[in-house]
Amino acid sequence: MNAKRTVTVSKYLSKHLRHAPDAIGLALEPNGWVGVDDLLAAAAKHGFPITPAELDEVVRGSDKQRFAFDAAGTKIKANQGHSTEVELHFTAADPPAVLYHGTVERNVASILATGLDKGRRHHVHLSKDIDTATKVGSRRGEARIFIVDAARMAADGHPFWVYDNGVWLADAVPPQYLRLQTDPRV
Ligand code: HQG
Repeated sequence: MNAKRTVTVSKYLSKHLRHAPDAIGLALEPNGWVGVDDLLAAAAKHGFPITPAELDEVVRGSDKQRFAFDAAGTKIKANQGHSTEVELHFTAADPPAVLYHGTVERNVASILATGLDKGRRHHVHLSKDIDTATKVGSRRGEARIFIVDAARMAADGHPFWVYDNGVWLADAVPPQYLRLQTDPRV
């Protein structure tokens, strides 16, 4: 499968496993799972046939582990990013001292003023290293990186959660815990 097709399939899966399962007649289980056969049949029926081999390659090849099969390989889910109501499997945990958030210049002034808010996602997403945050920000333009004083936030009673894939979550990040990265070596 070429890289372009991989991205197309991945985006299609993100759309229907995170946001709009009903658009292709799927209903997610409360924790986000759906039958692999049901997914493939629904996609084909709605004009986007995916082969089992392509599905396998996208799920196992995703650098960010966007999707997961269950142990039997008969169900699939998105690991994160849902806008539909699903119970996701993440764990409350003590964060590392510092976390990062990648964004783009047009959001910087607003974030400095009001902090990070979760928008239409369930939580604000934070990265454990600058490289990952840079990738997240670069989806929309030249990345700008915020450094989050996670240790102080946690000490002040703000909860954190972490997904299996290493993405950290918070309800919001108030501006006093944020610092814009100005020196690329920091
Ligand atoms: C910005 C991707 C103005 C925020 C990534 C971001 C991640 C504000 C955008 C995951 C703001 C929301 C999440 C404020 C936040 N004023 N802008 N007060 N507060 N923003 O896509 O964190 O590819 O919902 O900086 O890799 O970019 O989907 O969140 O630019 O892990 O698997 O509002 O999505 O993973 O954008 O990305 P998003 P995100 P996937």
